[in-house]
Amino acid sequence: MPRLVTLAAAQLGPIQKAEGREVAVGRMVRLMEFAHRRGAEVVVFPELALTTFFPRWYHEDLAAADHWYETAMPSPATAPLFEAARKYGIAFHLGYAEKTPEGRRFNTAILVHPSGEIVLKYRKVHLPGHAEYDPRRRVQHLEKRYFEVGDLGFPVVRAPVGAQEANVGLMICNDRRWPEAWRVMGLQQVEIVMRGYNTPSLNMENRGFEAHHLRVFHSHLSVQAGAYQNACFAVATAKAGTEDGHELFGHSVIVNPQGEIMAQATSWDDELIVADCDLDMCALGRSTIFDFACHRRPEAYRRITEQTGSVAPPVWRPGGVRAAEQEALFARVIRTAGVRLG
Ligand code: CDT
Repeated sequence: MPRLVTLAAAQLGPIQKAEGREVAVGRMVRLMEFAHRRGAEVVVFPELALTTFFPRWYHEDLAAADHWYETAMPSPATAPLFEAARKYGIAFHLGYAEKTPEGRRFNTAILVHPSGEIVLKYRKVHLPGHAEYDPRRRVQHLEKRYFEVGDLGFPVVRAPVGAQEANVGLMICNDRRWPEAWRVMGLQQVEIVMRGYNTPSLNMENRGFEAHHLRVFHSHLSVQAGAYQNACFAVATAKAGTEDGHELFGHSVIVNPQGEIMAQATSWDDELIVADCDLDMCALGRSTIFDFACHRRPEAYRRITEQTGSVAPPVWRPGGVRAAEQEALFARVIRTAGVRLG
């Protein structure tokens, strides 16, 4: 018997700065109704789904940005999502800006069971951009100003997804570009990775040209590689279209454990894409080429956790290095890498 689950990505078109949460929530409830009609069991909404992508707007005083954050979940504004989940018997994934009772700010995602209970929470680890106003940029990307680095790691939980149980993990937007994030979840046997994103169509750093078509390519490349190398499904849901003159590229996808795109959004608007996913597909990669227990070599990967930035490699010079020097060089490389031999 296949372990079938029907997954949906609910892409959102633009949300303008002046629009309140009730506009976004109304559109999201409508997408949940579509999802129900199309047999979906989980709906994945984008990162920061309730508002415009506010980290593009600079506020000198952090408190002036407080209105972008949720201090309770659910809240009167988000309650209609929880009601729709109950009514349609659908789980949902929601990205939002979280302000804790202690005043800490995170870029957060949750998975909500149809009963309304929160099954899993994740706080974004890889925060792109910068903390101070950057005059070089065409558009600001102030995630490092508005959020702390997430403090929950990359958790995976086994939970009901429709009629099945599945190992579910969450990541947020930029995390997809970091293989470490995928592998930490792969090591927890994740079967479905859910991820929302807001990615500008153009590189806004103003420090060299990046061909426009590569923006979507790099996004899909990262998700397809992450899903393949960790033998899992991935649902990647975008905010799309032009928010107050700033374009986000959309192209939401659902990807299978072979790294193939099963469904892709074609608009830059509210759009639901759905795929029937057999979770048993995760077993092939996991028991063969990516059988971690058989093939991983963590003793050779210590640099990954012991070093943050890259370092220049040792230099080889023509004329060769004498045997003793070679040995010393090798020993230094091994010491730097922190690798234990034998
Ligand atoms: N939201 C988010 O993480 N966006 C980034 C854009 C980075 S541009 C500073 C992304 O990786 O898609």
